[in-house]
Amino acid sequence: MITGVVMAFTATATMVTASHGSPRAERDMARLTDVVPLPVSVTESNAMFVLGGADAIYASRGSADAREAATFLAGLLRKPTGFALPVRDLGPGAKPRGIVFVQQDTDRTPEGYQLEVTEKSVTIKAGDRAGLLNGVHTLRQLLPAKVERQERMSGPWKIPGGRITDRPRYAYRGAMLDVARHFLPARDVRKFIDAIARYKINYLHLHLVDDQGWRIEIDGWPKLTEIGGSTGTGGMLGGYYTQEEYRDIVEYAQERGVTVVPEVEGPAHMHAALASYAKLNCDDKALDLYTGWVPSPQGTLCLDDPDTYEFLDAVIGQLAALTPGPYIHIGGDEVYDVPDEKRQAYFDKVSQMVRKHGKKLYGWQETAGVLDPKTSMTQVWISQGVNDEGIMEAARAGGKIVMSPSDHAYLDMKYTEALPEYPLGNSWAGTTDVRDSYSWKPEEEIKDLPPNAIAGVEGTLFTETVFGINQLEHLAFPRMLSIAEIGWAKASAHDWNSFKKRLAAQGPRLREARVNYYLSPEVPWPLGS
Ligand code: TNX
Repeated sequence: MITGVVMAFTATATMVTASHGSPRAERDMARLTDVVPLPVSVTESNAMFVLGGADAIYASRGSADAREAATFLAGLLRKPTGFALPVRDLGPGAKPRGIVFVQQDTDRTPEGYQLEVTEKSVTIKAGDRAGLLNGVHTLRQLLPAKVERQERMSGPWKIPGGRITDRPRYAYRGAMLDVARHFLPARDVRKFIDAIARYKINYLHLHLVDDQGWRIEIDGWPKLTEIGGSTGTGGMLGGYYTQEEYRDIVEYAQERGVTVVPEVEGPAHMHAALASYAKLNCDDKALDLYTGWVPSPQGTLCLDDPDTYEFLDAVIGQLAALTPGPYIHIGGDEVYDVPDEKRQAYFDKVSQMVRKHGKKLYGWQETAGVLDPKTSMTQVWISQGVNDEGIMEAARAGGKIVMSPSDHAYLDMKYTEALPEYPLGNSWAGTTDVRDSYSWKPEEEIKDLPPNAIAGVEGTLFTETVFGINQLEHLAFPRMLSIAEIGWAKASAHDWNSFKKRLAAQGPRLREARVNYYLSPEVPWPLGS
């Protein structure tokens, strides 16, 4: 018995030694080479910066963005370190000891940054706010994992020396949360935002509406939330966000460099609205609520009814006003039994509304070529065979494509059929282990697609089978990190063997942050994961 325990421990310790070069006990410092997503260039040095109680965080004078990044970092570090970490102005030419944020016009790469760690300072330089925040996200991974704790921990707070120069491959790196099938309270959405922002995911797509639930308060349409928001799949986990809660989510995301994209599905997947208001139905009779697992066969809006467009204008207008980001996602998937002209007329009207309210159009791949191909963004979820021509037409006209192939980037797919904790997860697109979630190329998903048409990637998490934040995190992590790296790191750097080692180093960080990730046997997790 005792021998068994000792042997098991030795086996794990050996694994740690093998995957990291030195046993954990000797390593109380993170490594520059462990960052996820992989930076463009990393140079290690023998130096080390140790953050101390007397240190301050500096922001170049006159830069509101640098001050914001400095304040955000101070907010992250004060609790675990117990240090005061005042935020101070950095005068021209000053070279103080501490952490320094410099906004530099010379670096115009959007979202790019440079991070340099010496004995005396940690300096983050970037041309824009997003770049400064990306520097913060990298710096978090260079501190000991205990920095993720929400309580006072003891140091030392060592940061390894060297230099990172970095910029993203794609401008759009998204995560989608389906809060319609099962509702997710705002505090859990914030926890999810924290987790994705660490890995430089910069868009949060909220699937706010579906057959089983309506999740956003709309002024003048109270029954949408009173009735449509009262339940969820299987009759469980109803709920909705007040406009104030939604605004808080948007702001919380923005502070971390994440832009919220609200989605209003339509004309299908609208059963919850049709159950809320009789007048939205062609026969003026409200439907009963729908709590099934598959799309409702009755969930299509009444396309000839002026009430439908009055309703949509209120929803789109209010969401546009509540959302500073540029996009409104208008759904558009799985519209069956609607003649083409009627469908086109619907999308023309919805497009006009989105534009009138100052936003850009974003839709599922069925809308490619239906929405104005030049100005709209398309989300691919089936790689080949669904509206290929529309996608090519949109791409050729300059429209942008986001890749969410369901056999790699649908985080609601099961990892494997073999684990006892499943039925959690879907399997209509097959199972997707961590390696599968990493092993795909956005530029090869649609044959002959011009590579510059790709705006980026998105990992989507539909929640028919997902009950609350613990299950949701189990499916999303670590696969969300695969999507983050595919979207950020240059194509030539994608390599499973490199990724799985760096992913392993994230285990203790996710654990300290209390993210319920899946300890996949494919990854050489160290002790403390
Ligand atoms: C397909 S993705 C759907 C969703 C489901 C999802 C489950 C898309 C555009 N439609 O309605 O929730 O599969 O994996």
